[in-house]
Amino acid sequence: MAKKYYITTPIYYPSGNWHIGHCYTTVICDALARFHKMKGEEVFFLTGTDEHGQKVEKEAAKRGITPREFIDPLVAELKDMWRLLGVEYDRFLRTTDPDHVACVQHIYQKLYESGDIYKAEYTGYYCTPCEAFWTETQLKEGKCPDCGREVTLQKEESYFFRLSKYAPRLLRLYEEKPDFLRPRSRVNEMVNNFLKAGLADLSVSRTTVKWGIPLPFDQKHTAYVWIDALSNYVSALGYGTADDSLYRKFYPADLHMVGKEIVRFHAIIWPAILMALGEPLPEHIYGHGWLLIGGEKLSKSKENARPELTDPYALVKRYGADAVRYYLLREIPFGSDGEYTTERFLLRINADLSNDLGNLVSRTQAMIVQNFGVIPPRGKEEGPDGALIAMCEGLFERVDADMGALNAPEALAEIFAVIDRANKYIDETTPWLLAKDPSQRARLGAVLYNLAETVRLCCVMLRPFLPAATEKILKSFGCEDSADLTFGALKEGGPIEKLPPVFPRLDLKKELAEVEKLCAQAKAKADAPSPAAEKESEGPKPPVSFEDFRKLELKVGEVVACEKVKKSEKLLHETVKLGEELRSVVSGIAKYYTPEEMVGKKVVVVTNLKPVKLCGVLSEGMILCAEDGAGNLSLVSPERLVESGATVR
Ligand code: ME8
Repeated sequence: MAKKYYITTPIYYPSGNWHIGHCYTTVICDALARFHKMKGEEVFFLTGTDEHGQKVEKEAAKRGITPREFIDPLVAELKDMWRLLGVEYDRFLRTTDPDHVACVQHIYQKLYESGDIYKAEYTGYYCTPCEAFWTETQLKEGKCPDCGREVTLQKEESYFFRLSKYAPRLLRLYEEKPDFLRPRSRVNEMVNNFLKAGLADLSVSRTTVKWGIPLPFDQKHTAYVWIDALSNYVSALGYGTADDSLYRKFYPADLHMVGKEIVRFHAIIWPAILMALGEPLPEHIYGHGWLLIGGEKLSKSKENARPELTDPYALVKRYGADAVRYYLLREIPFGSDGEYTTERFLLRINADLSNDLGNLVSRTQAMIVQNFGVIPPRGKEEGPDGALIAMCEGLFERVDADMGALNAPEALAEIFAVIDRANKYIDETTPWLLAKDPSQRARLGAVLYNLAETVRLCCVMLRPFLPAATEKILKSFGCEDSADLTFGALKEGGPIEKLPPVFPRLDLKKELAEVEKLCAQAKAKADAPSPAAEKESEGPKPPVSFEDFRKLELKVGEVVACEKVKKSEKLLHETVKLGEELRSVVSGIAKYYTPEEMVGKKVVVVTNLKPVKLCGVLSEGMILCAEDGAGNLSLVSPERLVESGATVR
């Protein structure tokens, strides 16, 4: 039977504000999964979303929608991001999926029956506005760490998991299998900071959180979000259900890849749960480092996320998925943190993809097309051929060893060392001079064959990392299906085509300016006031100067087309005519006007707001409405007939 490989990413909070750091874990896992598939292994690659809990419940409530209405578009956005980045997972699990819910209930029931879950009282500091319990150490100066308000000491009935019972077994695990968790520094942290200090039993249910999985033996309680989320690693394969064939085939996982801040959950709590269930532990857990900005973790909840620089959609759109993948896989030393800068990102594209790989491909193709029209015969080996061929022949073993050590940057460095060698080989063999001498035709053919074969081999090896570019390049050498790793497998006489540059060279200065501008959309989206903030800003506002008022550009527009925004109950998408210009505008008025009613209406539009995307649709302005005390909206229109495009002042 073919070897199998089961790899997982953590499951993501559907928070929206995705930044390039979020793509890190999943792009690495995708490259690993593709690499193992390339080796002929049967791979199961799992990712998904972690959808329950108080945060989601509160965010949805703030917007006056259900948690499901809040989450669904965000999940669709995340899936879209993986599609754009070429992430090929085998299952995208949502913790709201019915099979996952059933599995979590099965796990709780089993642990309850075995006595590993018991009922007790949870004592904590309760923050009423946040509906959250905190421990004494979590408080900030005795107040709620989230909102800074007063807390009261309260007691809540809760079920507990006997985590303390498993501390000795966990300590033994780290003694006997130190590579269970990598890198090594994380083991020291787990053992010294947590296990040796002793483990307290863990509160694993809540009565205050409604948006969660009800416990099968006590419906008043919902499952603690972390136990719910961690269970995805087995629920995705059908654990505890009538059809657990995938579980039996792929479990235990070869690798759980997670960010370092969530190692404790994966390396202590999850193994203890598995021990209690009598199930095997994953082979390895890897706690990778972070992408930093200004030395701090790039984070969705912090200012430093700088959406104008780190929005993965904008970067993929401008530079292609492979450039983003390459940066993530090559630039950050694996296991450590790495500083993200747009300059480093652009330099990587230029230096490695555009110069080294791009030049090798275009010079090789140009010379073959010009001199032979097809792949030339291999000919005799002479001069520097041996050194180049030897490097190509050992390449797979070197890359395999690096990927075995989960070291994608080193694997890529190996491949690019061969590309570099091939570029030097061109300088050494001077094919442009050979082309001028008819007596050197056979030698010219041999040199160009060696180059084409090096490109083919490198691209086969690069497939897991740069799937889109390598497909194009391999196709242009007539070998898109090629997987042969022996030097010389390229067919003489085969077709060849000259491609336009796969990674066009970038003008750094221009690009830096462009990235800022392009990603402004993302920034505008992040800056757009939430409905809650809008509510908070109700009431009398401080006076503004006439100068400030004049910064707004208001015009009369005519709605010439209108439709509902898919995936939203609130939004309409209008095409608004402003004089000669047509604009795409999204408005939250679907409850008050039908698309048919909107067409033909004269409206007042704020035309110089920064564009934003709402539910994936571009909005380049805002239609003004009046709101009554009950929140009903009515369009603001000019009282007499006015041409569209007229200024409002
Ligand atoms: O942690 N650099 O979800 P999440 C590198 N739902 N990786 C980063 C990063 C950065 N700047 N920022 C985030 C969760 N990540 C839980 C997991 S699993 C049972 C439950 C990584 O959306 C982060 O380390 O906050 C984590 O691996 C992933 O993005 C999802 O983070």
